[in-house]
Amino acid sequence: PASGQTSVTLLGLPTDIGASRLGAAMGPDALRVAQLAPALQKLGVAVHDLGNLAGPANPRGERDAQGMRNLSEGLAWSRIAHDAVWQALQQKQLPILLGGDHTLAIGSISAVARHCRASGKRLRVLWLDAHSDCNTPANSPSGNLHGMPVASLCGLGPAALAALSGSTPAVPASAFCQVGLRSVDPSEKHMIRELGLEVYDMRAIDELGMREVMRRALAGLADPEGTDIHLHLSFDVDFLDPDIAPGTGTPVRGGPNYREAQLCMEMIADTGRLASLDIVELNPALDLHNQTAELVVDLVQSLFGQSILMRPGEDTLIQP
Ligand code: HAR
Ligand code: MN
Ligand code: MN
Ligand code: MN
Repeated sequence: PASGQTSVTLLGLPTDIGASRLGAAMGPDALRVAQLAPALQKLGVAVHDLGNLAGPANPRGERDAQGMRNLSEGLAWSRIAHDAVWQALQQKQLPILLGGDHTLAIGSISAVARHCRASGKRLRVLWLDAHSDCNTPANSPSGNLHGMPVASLCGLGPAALAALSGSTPAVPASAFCQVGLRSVDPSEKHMIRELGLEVYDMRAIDELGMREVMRRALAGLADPEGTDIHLHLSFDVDFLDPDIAPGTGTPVRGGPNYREAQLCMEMIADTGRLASLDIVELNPALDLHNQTAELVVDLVQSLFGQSILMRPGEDTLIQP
């Protein structure tokens, strides 16, 4: 599990430029209202909250000639995310990006990739989502940038977005592992094969169980040879079943239930390799009494080592 000396930086990126529905811009504040920082502090994690960073408003534009909505604003927000995450990593902090829509992962993961290149680490990106987010501008059904971050990070789509980390592709497709998929466009099915993405859709979770899916997804991470691995988690809140997490813009039924989601987070914590995190697509305008934000905070506690019972020989992370 994450050690007691873990020091995280919270970065609020209040934008919904990549989505059709408004409201994800309120995500960072909903997580603060749900007591994210105190929940982490309870586990012995030091928390620095940099507040919400400023960026362009949502012009609610139409698709451009290349097929994208709000590209210049998406690029601006991705740069802001990149710079903030890069700076936190330079300061040996574990950055937690509070979105905001999933476009922001272009910025955060570009920065993490750059950090890994600079420090000789191997990057593993675990992508928890109902969606594959590997559309290109040409084949996207919506033009929404939040459906394009994986393709963009793999070097497809507009050069300006793809090149944010200073290298194109920012991340090899083989670094990604996606879990929880259940809404995949025909063009994305093709792309998953083309890129050779490692994916575990909901049927895989049904057939293998969350434990086996996560065992495969995290294979090698906890080994002694895995000490040079930087694990980035990109957590799209719509990964969760909408029955427990209604506060998101593109809910899809048939997602992981409460215990499946907790087990997923607990198993990530057990690797001890989590080094950066995105929490995206939380939309408080669609939520009921902030329950989705509260659930996310609960799950993040598991991600940072909270367990139901301490394992034998394990130091307690909960401060007396
Ligand atoms: N695949 C669809 C599109 O490209 C829907 C994407 C919805 N995206 C998210 N991100 N919420 O995972 O428009
Ligand atoms: Mn590092
Ligand atoms: Mn997503
Ligand atoms: Mn999604």
